[in-house]
Amino acid sequence: MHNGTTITQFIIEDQRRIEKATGDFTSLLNDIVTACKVISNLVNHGALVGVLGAAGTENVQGEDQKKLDVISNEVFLKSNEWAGHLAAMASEEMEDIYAIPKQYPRGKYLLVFDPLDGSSNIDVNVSVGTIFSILRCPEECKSPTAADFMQAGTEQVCAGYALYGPSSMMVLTTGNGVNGFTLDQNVGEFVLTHPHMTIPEDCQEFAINASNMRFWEKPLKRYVDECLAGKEGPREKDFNMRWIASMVAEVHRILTRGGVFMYPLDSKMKSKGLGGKLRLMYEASPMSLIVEQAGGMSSTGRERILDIKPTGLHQRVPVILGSRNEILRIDDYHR
Ligand code: AHM
Ligand code: MG
Repeated sequence: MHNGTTITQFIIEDQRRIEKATGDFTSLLNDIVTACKVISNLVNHGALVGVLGAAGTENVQGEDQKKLDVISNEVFLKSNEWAGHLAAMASEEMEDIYAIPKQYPRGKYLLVFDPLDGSSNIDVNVSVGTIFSILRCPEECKSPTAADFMQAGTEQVCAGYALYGPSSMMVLTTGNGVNGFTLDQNVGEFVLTHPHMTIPEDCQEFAINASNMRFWEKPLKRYVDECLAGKEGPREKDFNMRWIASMVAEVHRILTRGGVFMYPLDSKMKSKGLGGKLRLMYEASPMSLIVEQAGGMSSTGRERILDIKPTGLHQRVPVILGSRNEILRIDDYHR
């Protein structure tokens, strides 16, 4: 039995510090938390509730959807459409923005999410997660369009992820540090267990899908080669390597013990006209805010990810994030 701070209590206490706060944001976050608890429950029950396997459909990016991709997307829409805090939503799984249905009031925020990231891991029972970001709707937002979502990552009011692993966790930033909460399944509440998460400046661990090595650009290849050379190489220390293929799990590891995560641009993507593998709005921007708030850095190798103003809802970018001194080094190699 826990007697710690619940996420609801934490958010309300945070809100009290803001003069003229209406409670709208607090209430929106509560709905997001509820959606994540529902998804956590589905992920936990897996085959018992028939949610594993392919949906038999493709998303806007031409990727095969899993049943849980589709269900999680629906859970997010339904949990967040009714309360009157949002003007619109955008999801990795939907081609266009989702306007709030006419029967509900509209609010001043925009919600952006990847409902189930790392979904190739679902059927093999490995950690997956949800990533979300909250923006303010510019102007009055009477009839929001995709253009209203084209805001640099620095404009985010809040970013967070839920990790569905051995335990379910929620990690949040509202621009004032990063805090982690663990779901107490019996009580049904996320409880503050990881206050003030910080990323060590140095590390000896990196994560990359090495099967793409032959397509990488020179600076990236140099960095990884030097890590692999270990004690005998220019870095004069051994590095460990991990690849979970689940960005949420990967970022969570980095928040816990440091490290570097890389999904760089490579020649294979370039030949398909793609700017990277990961999506700026649903993955790169929210994770970059969390990482920076925890003292880490996030870059494409050539620019700070949070400074990029999106040009399209499904724009992709290279992502290199984690321990500060390693990212500075990788940026330097790119120069
Ligand atoms: P998804 O949103 O379709 O799940 O794709 C994003 C995921 C990331 O979580 C992960 O870092 C990457 O794709 C894994 O890619 P790969 O299949 O090349 O290992
Ligand atoms: Mg994703």
